[in-house]
Amino acid sequence: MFCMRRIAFFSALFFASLIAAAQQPPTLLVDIDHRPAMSLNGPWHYIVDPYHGGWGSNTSNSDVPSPRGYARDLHYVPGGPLQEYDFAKSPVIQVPGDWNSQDEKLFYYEGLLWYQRDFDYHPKAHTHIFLHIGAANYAAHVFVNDVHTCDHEGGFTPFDCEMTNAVKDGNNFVVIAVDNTRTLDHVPTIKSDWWNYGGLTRDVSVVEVPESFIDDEMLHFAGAGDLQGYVHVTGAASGSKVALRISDLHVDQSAAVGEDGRASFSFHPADLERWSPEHPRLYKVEFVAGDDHLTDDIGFRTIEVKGDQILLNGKSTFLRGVNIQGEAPYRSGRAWSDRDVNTLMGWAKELNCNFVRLAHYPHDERMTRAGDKLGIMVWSEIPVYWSIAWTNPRTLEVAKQQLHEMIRRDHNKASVILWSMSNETPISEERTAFIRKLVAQARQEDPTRLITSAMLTPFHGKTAVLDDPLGADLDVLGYNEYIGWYMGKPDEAPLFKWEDPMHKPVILSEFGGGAKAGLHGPADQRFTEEYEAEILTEQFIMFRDMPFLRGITPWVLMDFRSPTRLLPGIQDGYNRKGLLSDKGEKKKAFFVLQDYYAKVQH
Ligand code: GCB
Repeated sequence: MFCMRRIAFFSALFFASLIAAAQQPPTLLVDIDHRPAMSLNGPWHYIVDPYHGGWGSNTSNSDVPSPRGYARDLHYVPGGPLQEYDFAKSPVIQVPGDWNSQDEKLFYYEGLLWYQRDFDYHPKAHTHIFLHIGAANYAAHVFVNDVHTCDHEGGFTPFDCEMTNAVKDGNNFVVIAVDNTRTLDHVPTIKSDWWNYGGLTRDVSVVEVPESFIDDEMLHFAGAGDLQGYVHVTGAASGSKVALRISDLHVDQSAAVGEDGRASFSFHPADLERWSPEHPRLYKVEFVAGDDHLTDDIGFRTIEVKGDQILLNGKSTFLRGVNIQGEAPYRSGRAWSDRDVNTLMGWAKELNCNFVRLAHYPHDERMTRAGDKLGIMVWSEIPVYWSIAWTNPRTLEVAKQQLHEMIRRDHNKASVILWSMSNETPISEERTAFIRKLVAQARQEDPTRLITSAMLTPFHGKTAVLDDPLGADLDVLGYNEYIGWYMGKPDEAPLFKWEDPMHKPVILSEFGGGAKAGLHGPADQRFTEEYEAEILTEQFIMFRDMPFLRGITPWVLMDFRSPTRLLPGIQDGYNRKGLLSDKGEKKKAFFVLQDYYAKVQH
């Protein structure tokens, strides 16, 4: 038997070796959903590994820790050498899909879990082969045929793990160890108001690209009728040509790749139709660089701020929004499928929304694609949530990486108008310094969008003064408030006075209250549908006296699982502030908001 100290030692050794052995950091190819790919979705075998073990089990000497845990393609043979795991005999789980909602035994599981599947592959010569992982919550360690190919941290952004040198012609064995242990230095940190769904929660696929390939492209409307952007080609010789075609606009442009691998474009197409919620026009744009060919569906619009107005295509707009958590309708668990997305965005449309806040982390890429197609503007956020380790440089690095991945994945989506750096972070110098670094990075990586954060509303009695110092760095101020729920009664809302000393556009990024679907009663009884509806009604009266209010996103579209919502018979493990229940039942508040949005003409 191992003593505890030995276990701790081997565990530390195991993770140190995981990190030391990594071949190279993963990359992120943009527009991956438009590339031909071989899907690895479906059943994967799994081994639950709460002790971060694997040592000894794949060697003949059980005292020797294996640096590779369960990464090897080994099988138990009766009468053969000692073998203590065998994926082929282990249970299966569906990918994509969190493990918590798939197996009752894993409902509360937080820790390490090893996924494995075989795949047949016949690599072509002179190509790069990537394993694309849409999201793995929280940390992932990838092995292909026992070659440690990459590690990734951050549970809501995609990554592409190069496995060109590991893939064989014929049968291949891929193992991904995913660990969703919460720790203080992670982003998010230990506490959040959502379920810590673990695992491979989004699509997994194999993507093959030519030796020289497009890994990034971006095209936007720069005003005055100009389209500007770039294509980045990895492996292209300086001076080689990149073509950009938009047949609907009769555009056929060509540009040369510079030393930095970038080819820049700037041109003036005639008769460009701009993207807007009323007219979500997307153009098929083709990029050709040598043997690589990529198409994207891109909308063109401008988004800017003037005083306390938000201008879309030069016109002041009011954002009729709703918050959405990345939770699947009807079945709970992480949302990832077309069906999940069509249902969630369909409800937003039904509410007459032109805007959604995707809280509190980047959602599946299908959501932002749907925003583009349906004409729903998007606020996209990284999980810098509540109090994280503001002074820990590693935490900052992880937050920056997630910001980078969020921007890179979606910087061609017309629907995305706002990058949000954080949610409800208590004011401190360390907090502001940390988020300021994120703001600088976001501006540098994407100067075409607006920057925001959801902040805590500073109340002074019945006056709200929107002066969080972080606001100085933002284009649009998001403020959360729960008058009528965590604070006062619903009908007190109209008594509040709001001040916007920074004279910037304000979005009330959260407000609302809870109701159990089907529970009816007096409007002053919490958790009735009437109480929740009353909160909205009174807030709408309050808004009349907030001329700088440029958008609202009530909390939240649908009830979602949260481990801190315990009231039996009412919450049962769900945050009940949804306009719909997790089973899709519409509460009274749904219709109150729908009616308001049908009438509101800000
Ligand atoms: C908040 C948080 C959100 C919670 C919500 C609530 O302020 O931003 O994540 O779920 O309140 O229901 O308390």
